[in-house]
Amino acid sequence: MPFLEDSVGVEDLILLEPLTQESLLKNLQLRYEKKEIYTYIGNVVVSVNPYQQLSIYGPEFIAKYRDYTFYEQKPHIYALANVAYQSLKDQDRDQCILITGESGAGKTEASKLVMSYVAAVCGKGEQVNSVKEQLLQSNPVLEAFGNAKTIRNNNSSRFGKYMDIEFDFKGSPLGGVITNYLLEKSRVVKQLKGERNFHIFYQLLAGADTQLLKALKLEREISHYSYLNRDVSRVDGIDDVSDFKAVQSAMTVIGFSEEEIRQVLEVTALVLKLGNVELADEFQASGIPASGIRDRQGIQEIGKMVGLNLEDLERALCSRTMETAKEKVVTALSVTQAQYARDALAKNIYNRLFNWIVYRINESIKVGTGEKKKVMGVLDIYGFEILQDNSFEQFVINYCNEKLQQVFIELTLKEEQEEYKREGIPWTKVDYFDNGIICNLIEHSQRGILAMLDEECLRPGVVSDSTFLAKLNQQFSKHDHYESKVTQNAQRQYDHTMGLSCFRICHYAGKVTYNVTSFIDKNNDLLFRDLSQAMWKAQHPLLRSLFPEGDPKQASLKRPATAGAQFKSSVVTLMKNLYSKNPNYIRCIKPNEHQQHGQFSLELVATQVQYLGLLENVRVRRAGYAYRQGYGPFLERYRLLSRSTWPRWNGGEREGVEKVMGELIVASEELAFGKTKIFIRNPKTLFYLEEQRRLKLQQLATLIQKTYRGWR
Ligand code: AD9
Ligand code: MG
Repeated sequence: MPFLEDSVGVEDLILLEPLTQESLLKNLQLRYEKKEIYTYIGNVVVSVNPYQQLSIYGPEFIAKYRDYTFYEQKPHIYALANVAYQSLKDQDRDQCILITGESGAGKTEASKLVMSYVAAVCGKGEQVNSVKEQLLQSNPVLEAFGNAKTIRNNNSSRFGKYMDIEFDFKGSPLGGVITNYLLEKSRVVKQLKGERNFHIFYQLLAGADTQLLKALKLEREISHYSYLNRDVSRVDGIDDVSDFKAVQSAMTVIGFSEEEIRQVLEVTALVLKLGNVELADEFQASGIPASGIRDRQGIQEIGKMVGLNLEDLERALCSRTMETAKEKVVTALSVTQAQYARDALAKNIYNRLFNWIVYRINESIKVGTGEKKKVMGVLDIYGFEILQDNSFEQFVINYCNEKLQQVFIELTLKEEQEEYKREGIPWTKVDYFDNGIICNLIEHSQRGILAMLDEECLRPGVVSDSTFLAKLNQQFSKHDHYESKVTQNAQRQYDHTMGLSCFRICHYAGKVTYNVTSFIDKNNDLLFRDLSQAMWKAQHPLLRSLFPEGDPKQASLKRPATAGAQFKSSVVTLMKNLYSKNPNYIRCIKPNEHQQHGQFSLELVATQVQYLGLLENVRVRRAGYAYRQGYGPFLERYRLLSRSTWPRWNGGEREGVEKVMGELIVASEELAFGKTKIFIRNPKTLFYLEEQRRLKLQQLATLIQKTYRGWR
């Protein structure tokens, strides 16, 4: 337990002296430079992305962490995974592992390390191994369809993921359940400069053999497809050809049939082809502008591949049916409207395909309901986002992070308090910033921003993003965490960075300005009924099954829940799930914006340290007792410091620890003796113990050397 090796800083930030934002940052930097990317805050792992392969993973390291207790090895995600798995197994407590951090900080890699550690140590046998394989292989499939190269991360997850891994009473894996959150579907039709569409499109074009490509009627060149940015095709560190093979084989391992894989690829190809459907101006006999499909060949290929009548498809793309109680009115769409309809269809197909893939994986890994299960949940969800332009997507993502912060605060404190209670130690409450007020601003069932957005979406009459903003301004003019041009002007603040169509929320992690343009549209998330009906008419079994509401018999007039309401309800379910489990935290930090190893930007890390609340976390931990350990391991480490317990001790563990501490003359208010653990208030006491131990070991070594020389 080398806590005090100056050269690499402290391994646990609780031991930092003095404790300031600056010393905390310096400590992380020092460790990062020495390739020590993991640091603890008690049982929380702080991980700084190394952007290079370090030789600290694999079977040899797994074995080390499996056999030792938490503090006996260097900080590592394996140690955290080990503690979580062992307490799930031995103490029958369901666990969750919460991985947070911004884009590119290393969350997905961390989640894979947790999964691979648990897979390596849990259970044996053919049946068990096949479950493990299925669980592990879900990663490459979900990454192919849900990850993309962005400016920030070459393999950025564009969806949130929560996975419950379920075990039997012996701790062998039975299966699991994956829940996915909000795929960034706008990427299907448009990407920022320097970014790519979802990996699967490139994998398919580069990796499919000629026969498959021909069957799907695809061209190999990326430039052929208007939904794929031309400026990036290849990405450093990504091999689309071999990844495509890996995805196909992973799908097979999970249990997708050959037929299912083919259908998935057909739907993927369909999305690409839709993007190439060119729409042109046509005029109706009346002279009113309308649109038509220009490229007949492309649309014919689509029709053939998914078994769809051309007229149905063209009608769906180029016109819109309005139904009232009495009559049906068909209006022609202008080119712009038809393009919008086409893109909405492509986004919808892809989004539903992704949901179906998650559903299909779950079908394979699900566990019978009758069995009693122990559960470990792993959450890898998008971190807090402040972009140049923030829209509805950032708004819901940041709402989710606001909720996670609430869990973090409540559970860290709760867990701390419960431990004192369990151990029978008196404890005074620590104050902290409660972000409940911001959560409320967003999610309050009547007066929250989401509720007001829904109200505006459902209200008859002329609604627009600006009527929505006007309502917000009225409702929240005095709210401490809400700002807009109107509220600023009222207070005579003149901020040129704030646009007229924007509002700003002071999140726990910082201020974010959201542009309301298209909030209504994105929240409504409606697909014209003509389009879903056309898709439902397709003979392609998978495509058809993705649009159940297209069945005229099913078509009820009931409106589906808005995107915001759906997201809120999935966040509520997630929170319930997390609160029922024992939390383990991995806080990921991105050291630089360039995806480069060896670069540590103090400024960038400082912002993250601040909004992850790390300093607060250390303080909370130190306000009580900074350090605690079971009597057994503690005695083992320090018994050489007392004549009563060294070299031999036959008494009880607690009595042994009392002897050692009694002899070292540690002030009594510094210590608390719990039922199973000793608690130490000040890190300095631990420094002192460690120093004494080091001196003693030196003495012993000299003694041994002398004796040895004497023998010679
Ligand atoms: V995002 O919000 O999904 O955009 P993540 O998930 O936080 O983001 P990710 O895990 O994908 O980031 O890590 C980004 C890249 O950093 C990886 O593709 C690796 O190249 C690199 N990385 C992250 N963690 C490690 C590690 N422990 N060792 C080596 C790493 N490289
Ligand atoms: Mg990720």
